[in-house]
Amino acid sequence: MTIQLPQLPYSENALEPIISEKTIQFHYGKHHQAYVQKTNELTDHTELKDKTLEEIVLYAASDSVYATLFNNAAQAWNHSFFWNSLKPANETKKIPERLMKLIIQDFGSIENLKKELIQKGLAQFGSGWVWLVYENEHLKVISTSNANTPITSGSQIPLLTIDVWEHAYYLDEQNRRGDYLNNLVEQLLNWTFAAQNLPTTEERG
Ligand code: MN3
Repeated sequence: MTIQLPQLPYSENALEPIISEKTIQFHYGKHHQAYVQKTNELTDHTELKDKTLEEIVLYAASDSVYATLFNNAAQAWNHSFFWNSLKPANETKKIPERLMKLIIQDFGSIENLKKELIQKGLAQFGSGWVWLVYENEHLKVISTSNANTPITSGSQIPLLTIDVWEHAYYLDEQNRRGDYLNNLVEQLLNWTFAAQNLPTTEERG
């Protein structure tokens, strides 16, 4: 089994005008594709070749000698998760009730959560990701640098992510990361996907 570039959950122009078709063609078609291809090159003819992408990420995170594999595999995973974290601006996604209750519990309001996503995105120095995660019955906003991902934490379950690498917005917004974040957070986040990632009652034990 080799890792595949997953289909986008919408067409390449579906996120316009916030994320242009041209950005998707580079970001998904070139960057994400390259992470998938490099992961396959590095695992081909090794004991990892039949593992899932998530298993490869966890394995590569265990020792810094696998840093190149980790960076490529984690970026492949993070990008798949990112595309699923978005939806077209004209598709309204009401926040499912269980998620909304947690948002009120931990942030006070959806507006506070949105502000924190934007602030953490602006504060992330250099390349990285902003995440809404679930940990110990609570929601948190965290950021990670470069390819780092909460799936290696052992305790944080990612619900949504936002790519804040320059390649995510430079063609559309140049250096205006704040405009990218504001528009994406207000209009493109897929709260249905976020709620689907919450653990079920049984998984929480
Ligand atoms: Mn990216």
